[in-house]
Amino acid sequence: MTEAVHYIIGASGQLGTELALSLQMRGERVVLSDVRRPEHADLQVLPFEMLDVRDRQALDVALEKAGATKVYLLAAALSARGEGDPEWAWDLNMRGLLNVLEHAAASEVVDQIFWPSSIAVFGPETPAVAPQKGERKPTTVYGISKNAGEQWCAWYRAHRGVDVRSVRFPGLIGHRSVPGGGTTDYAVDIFIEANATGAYTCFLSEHQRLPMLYMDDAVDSIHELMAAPAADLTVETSYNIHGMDFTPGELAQAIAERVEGFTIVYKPDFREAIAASWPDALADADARKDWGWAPKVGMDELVKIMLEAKKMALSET
Ligand code: AKB
Repeated sequence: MTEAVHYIIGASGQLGTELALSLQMRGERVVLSDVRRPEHADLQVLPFEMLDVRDRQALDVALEKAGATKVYLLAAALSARGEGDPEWAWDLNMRGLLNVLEHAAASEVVDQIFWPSSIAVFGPETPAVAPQKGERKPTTVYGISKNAGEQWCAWYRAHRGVDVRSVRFPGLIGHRSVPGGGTTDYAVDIFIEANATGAYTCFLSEHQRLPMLYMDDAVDSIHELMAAPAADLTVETSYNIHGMDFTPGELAQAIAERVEGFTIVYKPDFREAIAASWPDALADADARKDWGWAPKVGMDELVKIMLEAKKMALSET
């Protein structure tokens, strides 16, 4: 068996940085690519390539040169930024995915793809606790692209034999990298501001509940799903996974219990409507049954971890 070569597209982003660090810790061979260099100091020693995933020819050359066997496509336009530039968001999210799937279908070297879907595939008609097969009528450009992406993955799996695996991520909260352009970003920004200034202005309303996941659990979900025997996977689109759910008010309260004098004000903007269209939580029994999904970190533990990690820069908005 040849040694696995893990190729991360979008390696300088919030999830890409953390996945790269985790694979590096595991002693795996990793190649990074993005349209900007990774910032994390530990990643500077890894091979890096400037790559725009929309460029099919450049992608083919890069994956072949690296001898990539496992490709993680994490480059994407997220929900908030996508609403401002729909064509760009659709093009990046769809062209990128189709390029990777086409490459994998033709390649004898690539044996697995990971592509993240999102809670954004659901819409206002989905029940508050989204079932695995819940109605998917997304109302954002990002959600529409993730929804179409799920079906494309299912098609390439069924018709071209591509082993592509996927979960629906909720908001991801970690302290080694910052998010940018998402609706759930407040749940990272709030910790940065709590540590830096003791005050936060929230762009969602106090009672807007959303599902969230601690970053280490998110990265573990990728490793676990990629390692699962294909025969055990019964979901043909993307797996629901759930870690915790809370409102900005509940999170602020938990922070205030640990940061003396912490204050929050609520100034909901256009992201409030996006958040309101998403479910509060996800029913994840299939992921638990098929590949042993079991998150380790709940809200209390998350707040402790995030407040202890003080060295964070502000995320882009
Ligand atoms: C976003 O807020 O757009 C993303 C997501 C929920 O997929 N974090």
